[in-house]
Amino acid sequence: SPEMGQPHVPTLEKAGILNKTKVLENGKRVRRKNWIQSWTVLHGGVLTFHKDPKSTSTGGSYKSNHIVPEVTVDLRGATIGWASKDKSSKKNVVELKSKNGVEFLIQYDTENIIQDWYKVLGDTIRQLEME
Ligand code: I3S
Repeated sequence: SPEMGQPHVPTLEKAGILNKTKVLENGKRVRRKNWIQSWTVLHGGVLTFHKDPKSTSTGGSYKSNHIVPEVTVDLRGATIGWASKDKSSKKNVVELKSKNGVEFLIQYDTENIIQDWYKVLGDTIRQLEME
């Protein structure tokens, strides 16, 4: 645990491609799911979903290294769990709820990949709780 007076920053880091959709915002259900494949980065206790560069194409000047952050989720006070079957027809769906009333579903067909994310997100949430 961190020494007195020193802020503890979670050390777990991970990056990869996940499918995600927002399902709740300000505690209100989003009208329509919008599953999007996102470059997803965990760093410093914050999860960041990035826009698909192809969906923000600027024609001829398109650069594949222009990866734009779209939304961040502060994992402090967040909860994670496997989504029940009524939440989605997809397999391997994880439910991530932030403390400010935003809920995402994250999903990936390959089980190992989603299980690794589930573990690292859960471990980070628990690290933040122990501060
Ligand atoms: O919760 P829903 O309404 O079954 O979610 C599905 C819809 O968002 C659907 O969009 P359209 O209404 O444009 O068809 C998506 O394509 C589906 O992926 C959503 O369901 P799943 O079970 O895949 O989360």
